[in-house]
Amino acid sequence: MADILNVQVNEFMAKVIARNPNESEFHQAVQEVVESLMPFIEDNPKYKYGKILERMVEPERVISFRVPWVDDNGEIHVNRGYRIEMSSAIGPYKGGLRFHATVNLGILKFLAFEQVFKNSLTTLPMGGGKGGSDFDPKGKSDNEVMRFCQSFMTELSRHIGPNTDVPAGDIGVGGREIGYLFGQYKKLRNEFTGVLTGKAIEWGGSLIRPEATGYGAVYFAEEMLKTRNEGIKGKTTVISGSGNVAQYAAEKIIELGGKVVSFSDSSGYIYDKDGINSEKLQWVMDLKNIRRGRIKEYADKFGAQYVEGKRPWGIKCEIALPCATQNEINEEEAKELVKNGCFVVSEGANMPSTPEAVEVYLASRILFGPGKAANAGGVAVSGLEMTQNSMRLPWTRKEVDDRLHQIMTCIHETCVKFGKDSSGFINYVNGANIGGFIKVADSMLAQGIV
Ligand code: NDP
Ligand code: 2IT
Repeated sequence: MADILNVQVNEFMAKVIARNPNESEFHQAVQEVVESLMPFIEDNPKYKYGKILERMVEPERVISFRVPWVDDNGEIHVNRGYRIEMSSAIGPYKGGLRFHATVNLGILKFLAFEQVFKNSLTTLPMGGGKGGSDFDPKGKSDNEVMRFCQSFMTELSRHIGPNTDVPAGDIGVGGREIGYLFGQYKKLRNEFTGVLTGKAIEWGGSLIRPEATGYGAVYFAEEMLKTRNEGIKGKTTVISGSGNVAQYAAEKIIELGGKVVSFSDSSGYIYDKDGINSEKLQWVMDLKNIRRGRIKEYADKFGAQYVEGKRPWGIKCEIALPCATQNEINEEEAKELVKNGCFVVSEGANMPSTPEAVEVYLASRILFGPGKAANAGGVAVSGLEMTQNSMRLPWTRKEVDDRLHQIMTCIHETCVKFGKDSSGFINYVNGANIGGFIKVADSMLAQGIV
Protein backbone atom coordinates (compact mmCIF):
# COMPACT_ATOMS: atom_id res chain seq x y z
CA MET A 1 0.00 0.00 0.00
CA ALA A 2 2.76 2.43 1.00
CA ASP A 3 4.48 1.78 -2.33
CA ILE A 4 1.33 2.56 -4.32
CA LEU A 5 0.87 5.77 -2.34
CA ASN A 6 4.49 6.75 -3.02
CA VAL A 7 3.97 6.25 -6.74
CA GLN A 8 0.83 8.39 -6.60
CA VAL A 9 2.65 11.16 -4.73
CA ASN A 10 5.52 11.05 -7.23
CA GLU A 11 3.18 11.14 -10.23
CA PHE A 12 1.24 14.02 -8.77
CA MET A 13 4.41 15.96 -7.96
CA ALA A 14 5.89 15.35 -11.42
CA LYS A 15 2.86 17.14 -12.91
CA VAL A 16 3.04 20.00 -10.39
CA ILE A 17 6.76 20.49 -11.10
CA ALA A 18 6.27 20.38 -14.88
CA ARG A 19 3.41 22.89 -14.75
CA ASN A 20 5.19 25.24 -12.32
CA PRO A 21 8.88 25.18 -13.25
CA ASN A 22 11.45 27.08 -11.15
CA GLU A 23 9.16 27.34 -8.12
CA SER A 24 11.07 25.14 -5.67
CA GLU A 25 9.44 26.52 -2.51
CA PHE A 26 5.99 25.90 -3.99
CA HIS A 27 6.97 22.32 -4.89
CA GLN A 28 8.27 21.82 -1.35
CA ALA A 29 5.06 23.06 0.30
CA VAL A 30 2.84 20.99 -2.02
CA GLN A 31 4.93 17.83 -1.58
CA GLU A 32 4.57 17.90 2.20
CA VAL A 33 0.80 18.34 1.98
CA VAL A 34 0.35 15.67 -0.69
CA GLU A 35 2.39 13.15 1.31
CA SER A 36 0.10 13.70 4.30
CA LEU A 37 -3.10 13.68 2.30
CA MET A 38 -2.64 10.81 -0.18
CA PRO A 39 -3.58 8.03 2.30
CA PHE A 40 -6.55 10.08 3.56
CA ILE A 41 -7.78 10.70 0.02
CA GLU A 42 -7.47 7.00 -0.81
CA ASP A 43 -9.75 6.29 2.16
CA ASN A 44 -12.16 9.06 1.08
CA PRO A 45 -12.50 8.69 -2.70
CA LYS A 46 -14.95 11.60 -3.09
CA TYR A 47 -11.93 13.90 -2.88
CA LYS A 48 -10.08 11.85 -5.47
CA TYR A 49 -12.93 11.87 -8.00
CA GLY A 50 -13.60 15.55 -7.28
CA LYS A 51 -9.94 16.23 -8.27
CA ILE A 52 -9.70 18.36 -5.17
CA LEU A 53 -5.89 18.27 -4.90
CA GLU A 54 -5.45 19.04 -8.59
CA ARG A 55 -7.74 22.05 -8.16
CA MET A 56 -6.10 23.23 -4.95
CA VAL A 57 -2.60 23.47 -6.45
CA GLU A 58 -3.86 25.78 -9.21
CA PRO A 59 -4.41 29.32 -7.85
CA GLU A 60 -7.85 30.74 -8.58
CA ARG A 61 -6.10 33.86 -9.85
CA VAL A 62 -2.52 35.21 -10.09
CA ILE A 63 -2.05 38.96 -10.46
CA SER A 64 1.33 40.42 -11.36
CA PHE A 65 1.93 44.11 -11.93
CA ARG A 66 4.45 46.93 -12.38
CA VAL A 67 5.20 49.13 -9.38
CA PRO A 68 7.06 52.28 -10.43
CA TRP A 69 8.14 54.77 -7.75
CA VAL A 70 10.50 57.71 -7.30
CA ASP A 71 13.24 57.81 -4.65
CA ASP A 72 14.28 60.84 -2.60
CA ASN A 73 16.86 61.82 -5.26
CA GLY A 74 14.26 61.83 -8.01
CA GLU A 75 15.44 58.56 -9.55
CA ILE A 76 12.74 56.21 -10.88
CA HIS A 77 12.66 52.55 -9.76
CA VAL A 78 10.51 49.67 -10.99
CA ASN A 79 9.55 46.75 -8.78
CA ARG A 80 7.20 43.85 -9.41
CA GLY A 81 4.03 43.41 -7.36
CA TYR A 82 1.94 40.24 -6.96
CA ARG A 83 -1.23 38.96 -5.41
CA ILE A 84 -1.92 35.23 -5.46
CA GLU A 85 -5.62 34.53 -4.88
CA MET A 86 -5.33 30.85 -4.07
CA SER A 87 -8.69 29.74 -2.68
CA SER A 88 -12.01 31.41 -1.87
CA ALA A 89 -13.76 28.15 -0.92
CA ILE A 90 -14.49 29.11 2.69
CA GLY A 91 -14.25 32.91 2.67
CA PRO A 92 -12.61 35.94 1.05
CA TYR A 93 -8.94 35.52 0.08
CA LYS A 94 -6.89 36.34 3.18
CA GLY A 95 -3.16 36.53 3.77
CA GLY A 96 -0.21 38.84 4.15
CA LEU A 97 1.96 40.96 1.89
CA ARG A 98 5.73 40.43 1.90
CA PHE A 99 8.18 43.15 0.84
CA HIS A 100 11.64 41.59 0.53
CA ALA A 101 14.30 41.54 -2.17
CA THR A 102 13.97 37.73 -2.50
CA VAL A 103 10.23 37.74 -3.27
CA ASN A 104 9.26 35.86 -6.42
CA LEU A 105 6.24 34.00 -7.76
CA GLY A 106 7.23 30.60 -6.34
CA ILE A 107 7.73 31.94 -2.82
CA LEU A 108 4.37 33.72 -2.83
CA LYS A 109 2.63 30.64 -4.22
CA PHE A 110 4.06 28.47 -1.44
CA LEU A 111 2.89 31.03 1.12
CA ALA A 112 -0.58 31.30 -0.45
CA PHE A 113 -0.91 27.51 -0.59
CA GLU A 114 0.02 27.13 3.10
CA GLN A 115 -2.35 29.95 3.96
CA VAL A 116 -5.38 28.03 2.65
CA PHE A 117 -4.82 25.22 5.18
CA LYS A 118 -3.80 27.57 7.98
CA ASN A 119 -6.86 29.77 7.60
CA SER A 120 -9.12 26.73 7.57
CA LEU A 121 -7.51 25.50 10.82
CA THR A 122 -8.36 28.80 12.58
CA THR A 123 -12.08 27.85 12.40
CA LEU A 124 -12.80 31.32 10.94
CA PRO A 125 -14.30 31.91 7.45
CA MET A 126 -11.20 32.95 5.49
CA GLY A 127 -9.92 31.75 2.12
CA GLY A 128 -6.21 31.88 1.27
CA GLY A 129 -4.01 34.37 -0.53
CA LYS A 130 -0.62 36.06 -0.39
CA GLY A 131 1.10 38.91 -2.13
CA GLY A 132 4.04 41.22 -2.05
CA SER A 133 6.92 42.65 -3.97
CA ASP A 134 10.66 42.35 -4.50
CA PHE A 135 10.94 45.88 -3.06
CA ASP A 136 13.56 46.00 -0.27
CA PRO A 137 12.48 48.43 2.49
CA LYS A 138 15.93 48.29 4.16
CA GLY A 139 17.67 51.65 4.10
CA LYS A 140 14.69 53.42 2.51
CA SER A 141 13.31 56.62 4.02
CA ASP A 142 9.74 56.77 5.34
CA ASN A 143 8.80 58.88 2.31
CA GLU A 144 10.26 56.35 -0.11
CA VAL A 145 8.36 53.54 1.62
CA MET A 146 5.19 55.66 1.44
CA ARG A 147 5.57 56.37 -2.27
CA PHE A 148 6.22 52.70 -2.96
CA CYS A 149 3.15 51.65 -0.93
CA GLN A 150 0.97 54.18 -2.73
CA SER A 151 2.08 52.94 -6.14
CA PHE A 152 1.63 49.30 -5.08
CA MET A 153 -1.90 49.97 -3.79
CA THR A 154 -2.90 51.99 -6.85
CA GLU A 155 -2.91 48.72 -8.81
CA LEU A 156 -3.76 46.29 -5.97
CA SER A 157 -6.90 48.28 -5.08
CA ARG A 158 -8.57 47.05 -8.28
CA HIS A 159 -8.38 43.46 -7.06
CA ILE A 160 -9.16 43.56 -3.33
CA GLY A 161 -12.04 44.55 -1.05
CA PRO A 162 -13.42 43.71 2.39
CA ASN A 163 -15.56 40.87 0.96
CA THR A 164 -13.13 39.85 -1.80
CA ASP A 165 -9.53 39.81 -0.64
CA VAL A 166 -8.12 41.21 2.61
CA PRO A 167 -4.31 41.55 2.75
CA ALA A 168 -2.22 42.09 5.92
CA GLY A 169 1.45 42.21 6.91
CA ASP A 170 4.30 39.72 6.59
CA ILE A 171 8.08 40.16 6.27
CA GLY A 172 8.85 43.84 5.61
CA VAL A 173 5.22 44.89 6.01
CA GLY A 174 4.25 46.13 9.48
CA GLY A 175 2.15 48.92 10.96
CA ARG A 176 3.89 51.66 8.97
CA GLU A 177 3.31 50.01 5.59
CA ILE A 178 -0.28 48.97 6.40
CA GLY A 179 -0.95 52.64 7.23
CA TYR A 180 0.33 53.92 3.88
CA LEU A 181 -1.47 51.14 1.98
CA PHE A 182 -4.75 51.79 3.81
CA GLY A 183 -4.53 55.55 3.25
CA GLN A 184 -4.11 55.07 -0.49
CA TYR A 185 -6.96 52.53 -0.75
CA LYS A 186 -9.28 54.88 1.14
CA LYS A 187 -8.37 57.77 -1.09
CA LEU A 188 -8.88 55.81 -4.32
CA ARG A 189 -12.18 54.21 -3.29
CA ASN A 190 -13.58 56.88 -0.96
CA GLU A 191 -14.46 54.02 1.41
CA PHE A 192 -13.44 53.36 5.03
CA THR A 193 -13.62 49.58 5.19
CA GLY A 194 -11.79 46.62 6.71
CA VAL A 195 -9.88 45.97 3.48
CA LEU A 196 -6.59 45.37 5.30
CA THR A 197 -5.83 43.92 8.73
CA GLY A 198 -3.02 44.88 11.04
CA LYS A 199 -4.35 48.43 11.12
CA ALA A 200 -3.49 50.69 14.05
CA ILE A 201 -5.98 50.69 16.89
CA GLU A 202 -7.08 54.29 16.28
CA TRP A 203 -8.36 53.57 12.74
CA GLY A 204 -9.95 50.15 12.86
CA GLY A 205 -7.22 47.81 14.08
CA SER A 206 -7.56 45.10 16.73
CA LEU A 207 -5.79 44.94 20.05
CA ILE A 208 -3.41 41.94 20.21
CA ARG A 209 -2.93 41.75 16.38
CA PRO A 210 0.75 42.82 16.63
CA GLU A 211 1.30 40.23 19.37
CA ALA A 212 -0.86 37.48 17.88
CA THR A 213 1.56 35.39 15.79
CA GLY A 214 4.28 35.26 18.43
CA TYR A 215 1.88 34.71 21.33
CA GLY A 216 0.04 32.07 19.30
CA ALA A 217 3.23 30.12 18.53
CA VAL A 218 3.99 30.02 22.26
CA TYR A 219 0.42 29.00 23.15
CA PHE A 220 0.79 26.20 20.62
CA ALA A 221 4.12 25.13 22.18
CA GLU A 222 2.39 25.13 25.58
CA GLU A 223 -0.36 22.85 24.30
CA MET A 224 2.22 20.46 22.82
CA LEU A 225 4.16 20.48 26.11
CA LYS A 226 0.98 19.67 28.07
CA THR A 227 0.74 16.35 26.21
CA ARG A 228 3.93 15.43 28.08
CA ASN A 229 2.90 17.08 31.36
CA GLU A 230 5.45 19.82 30.89
CA GLY A 231 5.37 23.63 30.66
CA ILE A 232 7.39 26.61 29.43
CA LYS A 233 8.65 27.63 32.87
CA GLY A 234 12.40 27.32 33.31
CA LYS A 235 13.03 26.17 29.72
CA THR A 236 15.77 27.71 27.61
CA THR A 237 14.40 28.99 24.32
CA VAL A 238 16.26 29.83 21.13
CA ILE A 239 14.48 32.30 18.84
CA SER A 240 15.53 33.26 15.31
CA GLY A 241 14.55 36.55 13.67
CA SER A 242 14.03 39.78 15.56
CA GLY A 243 10.97 41.16 13.78
CA ASN A 244 7.31 41.15 14.69
CA VAL A 245 6.88 37.42 15.31
CA ALA A 246 10.19 36.93 17.14
CA GLN A 247 9.64 39.89 19.46
CA TYR A 248 6.22 38.82 20.71
CA ALA A 249 7.17 35.14 20.93
CA ALA A 250 9.97 36.30 23.24
CA GLU A 251 7.58 38.48 25.26
CA LYS A 252 5.24 35.54 25.91
CA ILE A 253 8.06 33.10 26.75
CA ILE A 254 9.45 35.60 29.28
CA GLU A 255 5.97 36.14 30.77
CA LEU A 256 5.54 32.37 31.20
CA GLY A 257 8.89 32.01 32.97
CA GLY A 258 11.02 30.67 30.12
CA LYS A 259 14.51 31.93 29.31
CA VAL A 260 15.07 33.46 25.86
CA VAL A 261 18.75 33.45 24.85
CA SER A 262 18.89 34.48 21.19
CA PHE A 263 17.65 36.69 18.36
CA SER A 264 18.91 36.93 14.80
CA ASP A 265 18.57 38.83 11.56
CA SER A 266 19.84 38.19 8.07
CA SER A 267 23.34 39.31 9.12
CA GLY A 268 23.86 36.97 12.11
CA TYR A 269 22.68 36.08 15.61
CA ILE A 270 23.19 37.20 19.19
CA TYR A 271 23.52 34.78 22.13
CA ASP A 272 22.81 36.17 25.59
CA LYS A 273 23.53 33.40 28.06
CA ASP A 274 22.09 35.47 30.95
CA GLY A 275 18.74 35.61 29.17
CA ILE A 276 16.91 38.40 27.38
CA ASN A 277 14.67 40.00 30.03
CA SER A 278 11.77 42.44 29.51
CA GLU A 279 14.01 45.52 29.59
CA LYS A 280 16.39 44.10 27.00
CA LEU A 281 13.42 43.07 24.87
CA GLN A 282 12.04 46.62 24.99
CA TRP A 283 15.40 47.81 23.75
CA VAL A 284 15.27 45.31 20.84
CA MET A 285 11.75 46.50 19.95
CA ASP A 286 12.98 50.08 19.83
CA LEU A 287 16.05 49.05 17.80
CA LYS A 288 14.04 47.10 15.22
CA ASN A 289 10.72 48.96 15.05
CA ILE A 290 11.81 52.58 15.49
CA ARG A 291 15.53 52.93 14.78
CA ARG A 292 15.47 50.05 12.24
CA GLY A 293 18.97 48.94 13.20
CA ARG A 294 20.81 45.57 13.11
CA ILE A 295 20.73 42.93 15.88
CA LYS A 296 24.52 43.13 16.19
CA GLU A 297 24.00 46.34 18.17
CA TYR A 298 22.49 44.22 20.97
CA ALA A 299 25.84 42.53 21.53
CA ASP A 300 27.63 45.88 21.72
CA LYS A 301 25.01 47.26 24.12
CA PHE A 302 24.65 44.28 26.52
CA GLY A 303 27.99 42.51 26.13
CA ALA A 304 26.43 39.39 24.57
CA GLN A 305 28.02 37.19 21.92
CA TYR A 306 27.47 38.07 18.23
CA VAL A 307 28.03 35.50 15.52
CA GLU A 308 28.18 36.96 12.03
CA GLY A 309 26.58 35.14 9.09
CA LYS A 310 25.34 32.16 11.14
CA ARG A 311 22.03 30.91 12.52
CA PRO A 312 21.43 30.19 16.22
CA TRP A 313 20.57 26.47 16.08
CA GLY A 314 23.83 25.31 17.68
CA ILE A 315 22.84 26.90 21.02
CA LYS A 316 21.76 24.38 23.67
CA CYS A 317 18.03 24.70 24.41
CA GLU A 318 14.83 22.81 25.13
CA ILE A 319 12.58 24.95 22.90
CA ALA A 320 13.31 26.36 19.42
CA LEU A 321 11.08 29.00 17.86
CA PRO A 322 12.16 29.73 14.26
CA CYS A 323 10.59 33.14 13.54
CA ALA A 324 12.57 34.53 10.56
CA THR A 325 12.00 32.91 7.16
CA GLN A 326 11.62 29.74 5.05
CA ASN A 327 14.25 26.99 5.05
CA GLU A 328 16.25 28.48 7.91
CA ILE A 329 16.80 25.10 9.64
CA ASN A 330 18.47 22.39 7.59
CA GLU A 331 19.07 18.71 8.38
CA GLU A 332 22.40 19.25 10.17
CA GLU A 333 20.99 22.08 12.26
CA ALA A 334 17.94 19.97 13.19
CA LYS A 335 20.26 17.13 14.28
CA GLU A 336 22.31 19.59 16.33
CA LEU A 337 19.17 20.91 18.05
CA VAL A 338 17.94 17.42 18.94
CA LYS A 339 21.42 16.29 20.06
CA ASN A 340 21.59 19.27 22.43
CA GLY A 341 18.28 18.33 24.07
CA CYS A 342 15.77 20.44 22.16
CA PHE A 343 12.42 18.64 22.17
CA VAL A 344 9.97 21.38 21.16
CA VAL A 345 9.98 23.18 17.80
CA SER A 346 7.08 25.57 17.25
CA GLU A 347 7.30 27.37 13.90
CA GLY A 348 6.52 31.09 14.08
CA ALA A 349 7.80 31.49 10.52
CA ASN A 350 6.31 29.86 7.43
CA MET A 351 8.11 26.64 6.41
CA PRO A 352 11.34 27.47 8.30
CA SER A 353 12.39 23.81 8.43
CA THR A 354 13.57 22.00 5.30
CA PRO A 355 11.89 18.62 4.56
CA GLU A 356 15.06 16.88 5.79
CA ALA A 357 14.91 18.82 9.08
CA VAL A 358 11.27 17.79 9.52
CA GLU A 359 12.33 14.16 8.97
CA VAL A 360 14.83 14.55 11.81
CA TYR A 361 12.15 15.90 14.19
CA LEU A 362 9.69 13.14 13.33
CA ALA A 363 12.29 10.38 13.56
CA SER A 364 13.37 11.76 16.97
CA ARG A 365 9.70 11.94 18.05
CA ILE A 366 10.03 15.45 19.42
CA LEU A 367 7.12 17.90 19.67
CA PHE A 368 7.06 19.60 16.27
CA GLY A 369 4.39 22.20 15.47
CA PRO A 370 4.51 23.10 11.74
CA GLY A 371 3.95 26.74 10.75
CA LYS A 372 0.50 26.34 9.30
CA ALA A 373 -0.71 25.29 12.76
CA ALA A 374 1.72 27.00 15.13
CA ASN A 375 1.75 30.47 13.51
CA ALA A 376 -1.98 30.62 12.69
CA GLY A 377 -2.57 33.02 15.59
CA GLY A 378 -1.65 36.02 13.43
CA VAL A 379 -4.23 35.40 10.75
CA ALA A 380 -6.72 34.26 13.38
CA VAL A 381 -6.61 37.67 15.04
CA SER A 382 -6.79 39.23 11.55
CA GLY A 383 -10.06 37.32 11.24
CA LEU A 384 -11.15 38.77 14.57
CA GLU A 385 -10.18 42.24 13.31
CA MET A 386 -12.48 41.66 10.31
CA THR A 387 -15.29 40.65 12.67
CA GLN A 388 -14.83 43.81 14.76
CA ASN A 389 -14.73 45.94 11.58
CA SER A 390 -17.99 44.39 10.37
CA MET A 391 -19.65 44.97 13.73
CA ARG A 392 -18.01 48.41 14.03
CA LEU A 393 -17.29 47.46 17.61
CA PRO A 394 -13.82 46.98 19.13
CA TRP A 395 -13.13 44.25 21.67
CA THR A 396 -10.94 44.55 24.75
CA ARG A 397 -7.42 43.18 24.93
CA LYS A 398 -8.57 40.34 27.16
CA GLU A 399 -11.44 39.38 24.90
CA VAL A 400 -9.16 39.12 21.85
CA ASP A 401 -6.38 37.34 23.74
CA ASP A 402 -8.85 34.82 25.21
CA ARG A 403 -10.22 34.09 21.74
CA LEU A 404 -6.69 33.73 20.35
CA HIS A 405 -5.81 31.31 23.14
CA GLN A 406 -8.99 29.32 22.51
CA ILE A 407 -8.29 29.15 18.75
CA MET A 408 -4.72 27.89 19.30
CA THR A 409 -6.02 25.23 21.70
CA CYS A 410 -8.62 24.23 19.13
CA ILE A 411 -5.99 23.99 16.35
CA HIS A 412 -3.93 21.78 18.64
CA GLU A 413 -6.94 19.51 19.25
CA THR A 414 -7.53 19.26 15.50
CA CYS A 415 -3.90 18.25 14.98
CA VAL A 416 -4.19 15.58 17.67
CA LYS A 417 -7.44 14.27 16.18
CA PHE A 418 -6.01 13.81 12.69
CA GLY A 419 -2.33 13.34 13.52
CA LYS A 420 -2.15 10.76 16.33
CA ASP A 421 -0.78 7.48 15.02
CA SER A 422 -1.36 3.95 16.34
CA SER A 423 1.66 4.22 18.66
CA GLY A 424 0.21 7.36 20.28
CA PHE A 425 2.77 9.70 18.66
CA ILE A 426 1.25 12.96 17.44
CA ASN A 427 2.39 13.78 13.92
CA TYR A 428 1.36 17.44 13.82
CA VAL A 429 2.33 17.69 10.14
CA ASN A 430 -0.29 15.12 9.13
CA GLY A 431 -2.74 16.52 11.68
CA ALA A 432 -2.52 20.09 10.36
CA ASN A 433 -2.63 19.07 6.70
CA ILE A 434 -5.63 16.74 7.03
CA GLY A 435 -7.41 18.94 9.58
CA GLY A 436 -7.00 22.03 7.36
CA PHE A 437 -7.96 20.16 4.18
CA ILE A 438 -11.38 18.72 5.04
CA LYS A 439 -13.38 21.95 5.39
CA VAL A 440 -11.92 23.43 2.21
CA ALA A 441 -12.39 20.22 0.23
CA ASP A 442 -16.00 19.69 1.37
CA SER A 443 -16.81 23.32 0.52
CA MET A 444 -15.34 22.86 -2.95
CA LEU A 445 -17.41 19.73 -3.52
CA ALA A 446 -20.56 21.53 -2.35
CA GLN A 447 -19.95 24.54 -4.61
CA GLY A 448 -19.54 22.54 -7.82
CA ILE A 449 -16.86 22.64 -10.49
CA VAL A 450 -15.98 26.34 -10.35
P1 NDP B 1 9.57 40.99 10.03
O1 NDP B 1 9.87 41.68 8.76
O2 NDP B 1 8.99 41.78 11.16
O3 NDP B 1 10.86 40.25 10.58
C1 NDP B 1 11.53 39.33 9.83
C2 NDP B 1 12.76 38.87 10.58
O4 NDP B 1 13.32 37.74 9.91
C3 NDP B 1 13.84 39.93 10.61
O5 NDP B 1 14.59 39.77 11.78
C4 NDP B 1 14.66 39.60 9.37
O6 NDP B 1 16.00 40.06 9.42
C5 NDP B 1 14.61 38.09 9.39
N1 NDP B 1 14.74 37.59 8.01
C6 NDP B 1 13.93 37.89 6.97
N2 NDP B 1 14.37 37.29 5.87
C7 NDP B 1 15.48 36.62 6.21
C8 NDP B 1 16.39 35.83 5.50
N3 NDP B 1 16.22 35.59 4.19
N4 NDP B 1 17.41 35.28 6.19
C9 NDP B 1 17.58 35.53 7.52
N5 NDP B 1 16.75 36.30 8.25
C10 NDP B 1 15.72 36.83 7.60
O7 NDP B 1 8.60 39.78 9.63
P2 NDP B 1 7.66 38.89 10.57
O8 NDP B 1 8.22 38.78 11.94
O9 NDP B 1 6.27 39.37 10.38
O10 NDP B 1 7.73 37.48 9.82
C11 NDP B 1 8.65 36.46 10.20
C12 NDP B 1 8.15 35.12 9.71
O11 NDP B 1 6.86 34.84 10.29
C13 NDP B 1 7.94 34.98 8.21
O12 NDP B 1 8.22 33.66 7.81
C14 NDP B 1 6.45 35.24 8.04
O13 NDP B 1 5.94 34.67 6.85
C15 NDP B 1 5.92 34.54 9.28
N6 NDP B 1 4.59 34.92 9.73
C16 NDP B 1 4.29 36.23 10.01
C17 NDP B 1 3.03 36.56 10.46
C18 NDP B 1 2.68 37.95 10.84
O14 NDP B 1 1.55 38.15 11.30
N7 NDP B 1 3.55 38.94 10.70
C19 NDP B 1 1.98 35.54 10.60
C20 NDP B 1 2.43 34.20 10.37
C21 NDP B 1 3.68 33.93 9.93
P3 NDP B 1 16.44 41.31 8.52
O15 NDP B 1 15.91 42.51 9.25
O16 NDP B 1 17.91 41.24 8.46
O17 NDP B 1 15.78 41.12 7.18
O1 2IT C 1 1.58 34.15 7.17
C1 2IT C 1 0.59 34.69 7.73
O2 2IT C 1 -0.30 34.02 8.25
C2 2IT C 1 0.56 36.16 7.80
N1 2IT C 1 1.51 36.80 7.36
C3 2IT C 1 -0.63 36.85 8.39
C4 2IT C 1 -1.75 36.93 7.39
C5 2IT C 1 -2.93 37.77 7.82
O3 2IT C 1 -3.82 37.92 6.96
O4 2IT C 1 -2.99 38.24 8.96
